[in-house]
Amino acid sequence: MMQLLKNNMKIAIVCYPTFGGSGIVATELGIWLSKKGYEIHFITYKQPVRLEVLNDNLHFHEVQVPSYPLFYYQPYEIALSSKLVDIIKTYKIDIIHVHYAIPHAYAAYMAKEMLRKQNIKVSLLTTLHGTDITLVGSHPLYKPAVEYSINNSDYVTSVSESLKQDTQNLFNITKPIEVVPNFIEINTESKNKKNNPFFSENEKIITHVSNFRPVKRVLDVIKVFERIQKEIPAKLIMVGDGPEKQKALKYCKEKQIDKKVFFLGENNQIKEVLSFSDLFLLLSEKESFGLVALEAMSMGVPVVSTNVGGLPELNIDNYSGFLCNVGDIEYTSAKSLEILRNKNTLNLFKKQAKLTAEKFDSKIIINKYIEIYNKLLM
Ligand code: GMT
Repeated sequence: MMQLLKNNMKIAIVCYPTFGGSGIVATELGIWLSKKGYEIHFITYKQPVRLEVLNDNLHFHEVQVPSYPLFYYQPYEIALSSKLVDIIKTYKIDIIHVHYAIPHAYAAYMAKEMLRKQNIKVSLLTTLHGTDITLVGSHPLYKPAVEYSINNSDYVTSVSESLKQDTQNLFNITKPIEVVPNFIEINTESKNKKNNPFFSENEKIITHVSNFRPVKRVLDVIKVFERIQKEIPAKLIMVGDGPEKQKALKYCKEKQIDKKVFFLGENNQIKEVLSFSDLFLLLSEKESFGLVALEAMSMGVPVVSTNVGGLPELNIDNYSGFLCNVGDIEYTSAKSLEILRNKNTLNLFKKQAKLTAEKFDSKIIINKYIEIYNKLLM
């Protein structure tokens, strides 16, 4: 295991500050590195949601984009590049680590070029997360710029083997891509679930967490729950917010299951909710990794998921949960019930989900990023 070579390495982390998985991974990585002595500078338009405390090793710099009447679209990339140039010069940053290619890799590449002209060297590591490649990035409107900024990064990582394959299939990639899977801090402390108002001894608790975008197929989650609750006493907890929420609420009302489905909105209580969940459903159409599924598994919650993208690299069929075809509501419901109906089966899957999550322990995975940072500075 390679150790930190340069004392006090300084890293700028560029990410989305919201509840999305790429922002969460970037924030957890930055916090972890800061505790190990790295000087971390988050550069984004808002303080990342999980970045609660700042200190000498953990900084946040806000990218501001003042509006001007001439602009129909505000030029965020230019503001980000300019902010990067400023911060890199002021703090003598060694590495820019961007999470999610659009527009971060492009903006960081421009900053690097501006600095090169001033004889200032900074290395650029781009981590690909998912829709920056599969849904948005490969769209003809963005593809040339995304391809260019990936090929001109100094190092490229992707969060799963499947995303690496997608990137190589969808773009003309001239750079090697290293797979560094997402990670989780394996928590041994157990929460007192009985204090939570949603906890119930007599009902099975099923949970879903997402940004409720069409790609997450939240209606499938509700349709599966509709079948489960006909067979066993159960509740569904939906955490997150997004464009499909209204449709989901309407469906629950129409099917008269609205008293059993709880929409908690976006919140930081995911761990609390998972601590008393019996099953996690993730039925996305595309999912390069599925960080929320890993969070669930790390809390000992079995996962029934679709078999797309990187999910089979995380969720082991008939072990940590089950894998199902996208949109196969009947099969997904049957497999969910197979886990939930029998106490012994449920306990076995809970144990196996946790064991599977341990392979993604941050202690193991973050060292892979540290090795890359060290290579970039050699
Ligand atoms: O594109 C999204 O849906 C959000 C994106 C993000 O920024 O969080 O999610 C992607 O990155 C996550 C973190 O690596 C992965 O866990 C998600 O699977 C991935 N989403 C998709 O591929 C749809």
